Amino acid sequence: MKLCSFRNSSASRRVRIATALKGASLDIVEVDLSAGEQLSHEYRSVNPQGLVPALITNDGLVITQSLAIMAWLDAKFPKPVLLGLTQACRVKILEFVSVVGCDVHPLQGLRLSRWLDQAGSPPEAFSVIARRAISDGLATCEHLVHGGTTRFCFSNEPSAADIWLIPQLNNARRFGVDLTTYPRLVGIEQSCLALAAFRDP
Ligand SMILES: N[C@@H](CCC(=O)N[C@@H](CS)C(=O)NCC(=O)O)C(=O)O
Repeated sequence: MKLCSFRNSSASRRVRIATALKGASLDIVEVDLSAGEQLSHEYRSVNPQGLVPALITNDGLVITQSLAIMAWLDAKFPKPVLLGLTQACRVKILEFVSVVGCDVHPLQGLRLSRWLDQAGSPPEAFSVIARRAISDGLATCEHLVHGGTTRFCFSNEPSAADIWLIPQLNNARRFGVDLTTYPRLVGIEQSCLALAAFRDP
């Protein structure tokens, strides 16, 4: 399998962590977002959206969107299950990853920064929006796992929720968001970082 990925991309990192947890091998094709390679004609022939990640399977199937890739990986490499063993667990995981992936991630990314620049917004607008989105999103995530006693978000095994959380906490630090009000999330991060799959990719 090949993964079109960028080292500092949190959506790409989700897929790298997932494949590491599953012990699947992956060839990385680096798409340099800082050089704008994602917008090239060549890369858009792989993903017309001009975003990473994009997974190219051994059968030549191209899958974009980290959540869709996760579903494919769970079907292809069943252990460990990342999208939940039971329906109840699965909906909790989907709820959590949607907060991070749909409600926070687009408001802290390169694309928004570029669009705000193009619209002539003040230079601080991007970081103000990003910090607000991250703080609100992490507060929701903390609420979703509040009171739990499991090592990871929803069980004693890592799931997609943990995979979405770890790169997001990195982004929070990058934007200077104070994490002390999210003690359970930071505790879960410690459990994740004890696993090589979360550290290396
Ligand atoms: N919803 C997508 C998000 C993909 C995404 O936004 N990727 C970012 C990197 S984390 C990207 O490629 N940005 C390039 C750009 O904005 O030009 C997913 O989960 O895969």
